[in-house]
Amino acid sequence: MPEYQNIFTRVQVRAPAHLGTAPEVDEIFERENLTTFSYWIGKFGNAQIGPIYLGTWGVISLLFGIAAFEIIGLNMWASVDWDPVQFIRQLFWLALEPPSAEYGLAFPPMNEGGWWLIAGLFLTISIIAWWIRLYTRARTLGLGTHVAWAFAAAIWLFLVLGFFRPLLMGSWSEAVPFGVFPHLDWTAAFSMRYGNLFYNPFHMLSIVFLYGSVLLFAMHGATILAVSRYGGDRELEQITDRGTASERAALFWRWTMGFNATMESIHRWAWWFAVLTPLTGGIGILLTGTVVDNWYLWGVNHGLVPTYPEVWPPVADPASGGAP
Ligand code: 07D
Ligand code: 07D
Repeated sequence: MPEYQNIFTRVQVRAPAHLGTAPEVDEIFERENLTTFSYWIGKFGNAQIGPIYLGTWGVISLLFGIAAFEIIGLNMWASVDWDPVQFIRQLFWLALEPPSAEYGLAFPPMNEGGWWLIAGLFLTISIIAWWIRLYTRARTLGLGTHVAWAFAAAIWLFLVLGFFRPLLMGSWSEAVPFGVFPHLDWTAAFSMRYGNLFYNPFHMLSIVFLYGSVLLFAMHGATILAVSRYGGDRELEQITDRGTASERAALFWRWTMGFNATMESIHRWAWWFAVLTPLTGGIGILLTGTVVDNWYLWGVNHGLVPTYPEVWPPVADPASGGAP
């Protein structure tokens, strides 16, 4: 048998453009002229591009998304005195910062956080409109709404970071700035301020599911590629037929670890691991500063952190109000 290792060997079969199942096509719009083919796109997925459905929620999402992006970009550009060269050079370091703590939840002057609030509102509207788009498109096609609910888990973390937690803390200044490196600085500073996020059990859980997602994705992707020589990538037949590539895949995992997922269950595993990453993460962030002020000291109190040998004389811990 010739060597067949499927990493990047997809044979492209070109058929007339597929416009979707008939009832939906009639129901929505005539799509005949809205397709094109690309050989290179076909290397990564289906070579057919379009038709794309825009619809009310798509338009709302794009408009508000572009508006938010513009507000952020123009504020960053203004911060370098409208110098185009400096704007490009410093782009990754530029920021649109939330209001400072003195404003609490009040609306600050535009240049002191007002633009941040408006950009945040527009971005949130854009993201929620995109969620509705996912939900309604899935319903129209007669699908389950699993994609929308997975996206909702990410939106939960996004809203905790920029909305729910700042509300509970009583200040927009708690929220994340817009900017590439500034949002990393915020992340590091947040961990420091609240006594090392590594000791937050929900950060631990979030990492478990993040790493678990990576492992599952590697196992699933590799397994299907490995049996694609037997047609294992043609999912429907694999689930219903016996004696297929998928049975070899199952046997591989039973041989190597004594247990195997099914063609259906592996996707449930993947869905839950992905969803639980931002879901547990959002719980962890919501608890920080509201219920727990210092995760390291919380860890000490709950037997998580070993007490270090007393080599040095006791020092005042700034987080515990100065008591040694
Ligand atoms: C690959 C799907 C495509 C999505 C992409 C991101 C923008 C921003 C703005 C150029 C996997 C689109 C980017 C719309 C454009 C300008 C000015 C998804 C894929 C390619 N982060 N973060 C990044 C966001 C938070 C953290 C990169 C968003 C929290 C760390 C990108 C949010 C914390 C690191 C980015 C958000 C945090 C990053 C790549 C929102 C804790 C990195 C993201 C809305 C969770 C990494 C320079 C990626 C990096 C990185 C976007 C939130 C931590 C700019 C939109 C506040 C530690 N983040 N992030 O590929 O390289 O995601 O940073 O909540 O190391 Mg972040
Ligand atoms: C951000 C969900 C919102 C995104 C949405 C997408 C657009 C773009 C445009 C497509 C990612 C909107 C999209 C607008 C559209 C285009 C072009 C999901 C988001 C809605 N950590 N940490 C996590 C690790 C440390 C810190 C989670 C590892 C340090 C903070 C994850 C390490 C400190 C927060 C994780 C590590 C620290 C986190 C994020 C190691 C810094 C969070 C999960 C090995 C010094 C967040 C509970 C996720 C969280 C988070 C991993 C270390 C700080 C598991 C592996 C100790 C402040 N960290 N971390 O899915 O939930 O994010 O914490 O050191 O807020 Mg961490």
